[in-house]
Amino acid sequence: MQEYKYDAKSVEASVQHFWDKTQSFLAKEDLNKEKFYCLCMFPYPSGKLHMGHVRNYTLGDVVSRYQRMKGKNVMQPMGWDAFGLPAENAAMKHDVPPARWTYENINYMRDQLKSLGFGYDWSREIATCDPNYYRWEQWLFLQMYKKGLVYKKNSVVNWDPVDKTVLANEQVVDGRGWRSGALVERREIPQWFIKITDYADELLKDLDQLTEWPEQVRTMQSNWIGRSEGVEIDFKLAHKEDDSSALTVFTTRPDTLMGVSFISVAAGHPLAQQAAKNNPELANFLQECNTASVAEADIATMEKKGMATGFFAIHPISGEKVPVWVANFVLMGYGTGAVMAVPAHDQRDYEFANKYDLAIKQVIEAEGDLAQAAITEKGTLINSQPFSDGLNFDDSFKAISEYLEIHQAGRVTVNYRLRDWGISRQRYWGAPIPMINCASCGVVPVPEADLPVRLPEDVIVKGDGSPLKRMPEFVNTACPKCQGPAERETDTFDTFMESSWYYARFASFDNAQAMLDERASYWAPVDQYIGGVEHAILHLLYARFFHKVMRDEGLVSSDEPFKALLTQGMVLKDGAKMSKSKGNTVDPQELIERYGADTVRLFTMFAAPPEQSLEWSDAGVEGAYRFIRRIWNFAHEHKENLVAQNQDYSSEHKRNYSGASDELLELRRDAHEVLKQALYDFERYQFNTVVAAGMKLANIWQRLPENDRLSAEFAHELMSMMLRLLSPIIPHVTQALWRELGFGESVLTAPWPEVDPAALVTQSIELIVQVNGKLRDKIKVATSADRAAIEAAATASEKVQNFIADKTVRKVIVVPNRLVNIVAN
Ligand code: ANZ
Ligand code: ZN
Repeated sequence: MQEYKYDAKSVEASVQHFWDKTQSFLAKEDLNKEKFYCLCMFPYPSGKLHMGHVRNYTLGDVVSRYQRMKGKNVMQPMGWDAFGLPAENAAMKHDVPPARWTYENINYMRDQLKSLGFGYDWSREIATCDPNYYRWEQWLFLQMYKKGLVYKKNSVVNWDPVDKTVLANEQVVDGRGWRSGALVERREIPQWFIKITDYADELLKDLDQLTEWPEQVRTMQSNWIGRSEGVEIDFKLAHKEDDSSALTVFTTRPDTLMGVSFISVAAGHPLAQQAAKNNPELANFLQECNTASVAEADIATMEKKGMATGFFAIHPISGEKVPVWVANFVLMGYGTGAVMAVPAHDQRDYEFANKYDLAIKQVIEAEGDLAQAAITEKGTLINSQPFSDGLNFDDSFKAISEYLEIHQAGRVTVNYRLRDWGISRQRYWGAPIPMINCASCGVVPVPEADLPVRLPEDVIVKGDGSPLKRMPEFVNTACPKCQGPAERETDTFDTFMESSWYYARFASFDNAQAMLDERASYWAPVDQYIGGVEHAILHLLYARFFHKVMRDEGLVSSDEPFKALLTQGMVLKDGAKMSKSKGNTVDPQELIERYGADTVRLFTMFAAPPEQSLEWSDAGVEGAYRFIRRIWNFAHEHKENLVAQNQDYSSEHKRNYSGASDELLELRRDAHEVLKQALYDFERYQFNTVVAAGMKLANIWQRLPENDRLSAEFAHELMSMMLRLLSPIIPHVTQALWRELGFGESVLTAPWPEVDPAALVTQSIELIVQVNGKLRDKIKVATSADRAAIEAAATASEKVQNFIADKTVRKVIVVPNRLVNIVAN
């Protein structure tokens, strides 16, 4: 085969120029067409793209181009998650303001994305550090404040006593400040919270709507929200029985109430604090608990420890006195921070009771051996007078909680694991929280007319606290209420705030008067969202929450922001995740320069199905490049044939295969079979097998019979099929060839290929021919052949004649589609 010069660089540059010039990806609202909003999680502008980005964004681009060719009105935007800590770190290292560093990275990475040929509507580009963006976030925060969804409360931070600054979790290394090396302290400071818990029930319930999300992600969300139905039970305190104040516990197992032998409270519980006042030993213990991790995994494995407070509580039913202990595994932030301990049926309480010699009283009969471990399975009630023996879990839950409600000692409640969202960050490079502190009026929100509260950008970051605090021109302001001197909040928003609504702003990107407008209702929800599974919990939960808040503000009309979710697998090299820290990265830029964007795109789509991890292979990249060159060669060879044969393939040309050879018709059938499967795979987003189908089509191409009018006809059909099918994946080379072969101006606007049902019809079938039951030959007959024609063909066979020539044919049996048996003697 002849080699034609394939210069990826110039092909790609000219095709990209064509898309630019014709504004191919400009999205417009059009009520006459079905819309399709495709979005990939936007990148943090860290400096340059990595292979994970390339995979993510190629997937999004393939989906977008596919949906567009299927006739949808597609929007695919791109932007930058531009605030965050790395900019401050880099700024310190290189002595440049974070803003400059960020914008320079954006410029570089934008060029990289363009060189990959992604069909973005760049007119909608958003950088979240742009005041035109974050002003609306500040605005929404003020609306939430007005609605009572925002409050301030003391919360713990990591404090570096040497640098005198708050550290982010990732800046604490082995308990020490990353720069100073000083032992980090826990400090309580006032911070802002958003009441995401007000939406906990809806966030849980609406997971049911998300049928096009991976099951695993929905489960993770559901566990994170962690809804528990239980009972709050009030225990009076023995030392102030007269008093109405009670020690309230939360339990999901009220059926075990009669087995309570002590109460454990968190170190932060007021009762523990009170007891510690004249008990230095206890005070020490509380201090120790305070510095321990509150991560669930750590709590599950750490040694259970506790100390008696000296207080007693009164059992609300038996009236028995039970001791109150402090236990290191009880969390202040969950339920009421106090637990009724039932050692017989809770493993932690069991270990605790054994260690400190507390009573263990069995009240549930179920599988298990109390000598070994707690019996934690639900079972039937025993030893629980006044409640009857034999009640099952549901019935005893009901009987006991009703008894408590009647006696005003408890109530059924729902608890969530989900906490309110602390959004204050003591960092510079983020959106300022639009609040003002006035000595006489207290906290005063910034008036909407004064938005945005701009973040000063020309600063030098030194790492010893936010530079905002040292900028009187930022901090000092007038109180909007009393006009007296006041100070601005210097904390900034958690950067999850920006990524919680960018998808909606892409619809109303240029609105200077409002956060969103009716265009957001046109485009939202995102039809296909694509990104890493590492965002399966927080980002998606916060965005779902914001969407509901925006809906309640009348800004969007749907309940959920992302209709379908695809979480792409990791990119691995030698079995390990490709990452800077492992030093096993492959720079996409080098590959683009060497092979072109189409090769990189083809390899990433071919190497694995989207959800699975992709193992890097240099040979695979080479193979992708060779395949593109093959198509390139075929196409040019074909072009020469067309010219030589003087054939007309204008768009009016009608295909006609009458008189075609069996061989040609069979090839055509194969091609349409392959196409049929490929179209199905495209719809399921199994792009790896679509590429494989492209390769099969190329193999069919190589089996094309000698050049005649009809085989050239089929060659043209096959080429057109191949180019269109592969165009979402390798858009540059297919566009260039589409045009060069005269198929049309732009493959983007070409109709999506369709299977020709006539091509699939089997033209001829093979039949076995037997003589007296013995296989003698195989013959081919037309599918349409009737009995007489089949008999004639069978007896005409030379091999068959050898056996019947000297005999008399008595009978011919025809089993349709299978065999012919000639009985002769
Ligand atoms: C008595 C009991 C008996 C419990 C029993 C369990 C088994 P979920 O499902 O996660 O909501 N609990 C309540 N508040 C707690 C806190 N702040 N820190 C640690 N543990 C706490 O778990 C609810 C159960 O976890 C509650 O039910 C309580 O222990 C404990 F056989 O109460 B249970
Ligand atoms: Zn004031």
